[in-house]
Amino acid sequence: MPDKEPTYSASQIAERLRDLPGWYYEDGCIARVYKTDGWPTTLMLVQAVGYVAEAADHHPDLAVAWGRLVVKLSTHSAGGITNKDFELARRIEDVALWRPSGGALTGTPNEFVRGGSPR
Ligand code: H2B
Repeated sequence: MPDKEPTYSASQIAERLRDLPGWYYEDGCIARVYKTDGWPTTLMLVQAVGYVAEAADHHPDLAVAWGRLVVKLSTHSAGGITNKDFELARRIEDVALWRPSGGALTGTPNEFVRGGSPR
């Protein structure tokens, strides 16, 4: 077994979440709501999150609904929130909300994916 990752206290988590606007701490997880323009986009987002999670070998819980994806991260093996969660959250956020800017790409004209507020 690899060494158990150090876990963060609630106040340390709050501090770290300042770098991840839209993410919140609830029920032992750091979590984020994404809203989408519908089922096909939601499923694309699920795949994008799933891809980076597998590449990272760290896996979130996902709650999937028509126009909404909730991503919840904790480190099961450590029994809390670790750097793995913050680092994967950063990657997921960047992938989910990335849009081209300043170059040749126009970006999708669709509503696509946006950050949602908790609940
Ligand atoms: N994901 C999460 N969120 N927590 C874990 O403890 C965890 C994981 N463990 N993904 C990993 C996989 C472990 O089971 C494998 C063997 O690396």
